Amino acid sequence: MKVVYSPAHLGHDVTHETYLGQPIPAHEVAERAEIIRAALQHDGGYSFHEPTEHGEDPITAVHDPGLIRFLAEAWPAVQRERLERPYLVADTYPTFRMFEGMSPGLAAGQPEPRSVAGRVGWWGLDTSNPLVEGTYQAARAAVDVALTTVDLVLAGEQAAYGLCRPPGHHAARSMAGGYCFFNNAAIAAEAIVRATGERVAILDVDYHHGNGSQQIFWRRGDVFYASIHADPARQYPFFLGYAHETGEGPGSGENLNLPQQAGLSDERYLVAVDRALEAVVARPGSVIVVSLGFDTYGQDPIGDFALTTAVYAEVGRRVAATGRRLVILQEGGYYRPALGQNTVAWLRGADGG
Ligand code: Q9C
Ligand code: ZN
Repeated sequence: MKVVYSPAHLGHDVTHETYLGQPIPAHEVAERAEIIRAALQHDGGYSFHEPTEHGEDPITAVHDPGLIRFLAEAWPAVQRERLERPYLVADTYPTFRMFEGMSPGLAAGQPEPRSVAGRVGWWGLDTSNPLVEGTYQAARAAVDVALTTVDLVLAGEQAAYGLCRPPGHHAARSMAGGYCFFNNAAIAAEAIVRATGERVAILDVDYHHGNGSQQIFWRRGDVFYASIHADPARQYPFFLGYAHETGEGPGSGENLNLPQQAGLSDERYLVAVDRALEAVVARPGSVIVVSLGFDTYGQDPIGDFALTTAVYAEVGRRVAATGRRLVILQEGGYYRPALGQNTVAWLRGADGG
């Protein structure tokens, strides 16, 4: 299988994140992608490809251009404003309740703040997303990794894997968050729709709900989003991911959320996978974009499912058995000792192994 990887992710060298106000060692660290790369190289049977530059247009196809501008300018602004912080994390956000009782036009018409401390809240979703000097270049490279993976599949590969880091599925049209800056999978799905005119399905098997992917395609009839994730009543992103969220307008019925209880077993997980795949194959299209997360693993430090390595090979097999071509993009997964074996298992399953 072809793998797309860029060393640019190393510049997003995050050491800490904020958890309930307290700095803790970061979960989404550079070592994750290096562990996966080493495991695939050691396993053999994977050829590595550098991403090619795809420019801003595929990004602005799903994101507010202001988000790109902010991420490009943020670190220089931190320096200029002499914030003297090792990383940038917001502490004030324009939450919708701030505008309660006021006309919707007021909230919509507020200007973007001028200071970088205000801007990082304006373009942000949560405090788990530290921004450092190399973050923007890394996030741009992750998008190029995703788009190059799309190129390989559209050129005839049955399946290809993009080792995206930072991940993407929490990034919404105008918000970075949840360790994500640009929504790699959404950008990939949109690029496939534009290149082929076909409908596309996103299958999101990260432990967390992909609120960004759902939001971006909420009113779209040509991109079906299906996600298996922790019930938002107990788990991040907390405010989206319920089963009753099914899309609106032309996207009505094109969003499928399958929230799961803590302790989810391999067996029950496969039932959810089959449900999602049944919905995918009921719709036309020839490509599935997989948002692949391993924070569903039993020992993940921020997850609470009970999945084993063996189930990932089976999930890979079942996804490949749809006969659709697969653009497989890395999202989360934070238990580093098993990250390599889990990725190898999933991809080998998807590759007919
Ligand atoms: N102390 C992805 O898996 N909050 N993102 C974590 C843990 C954010 C996860 C708090 C979790 C985001 C791509
Ligand atoms: Zn996750």
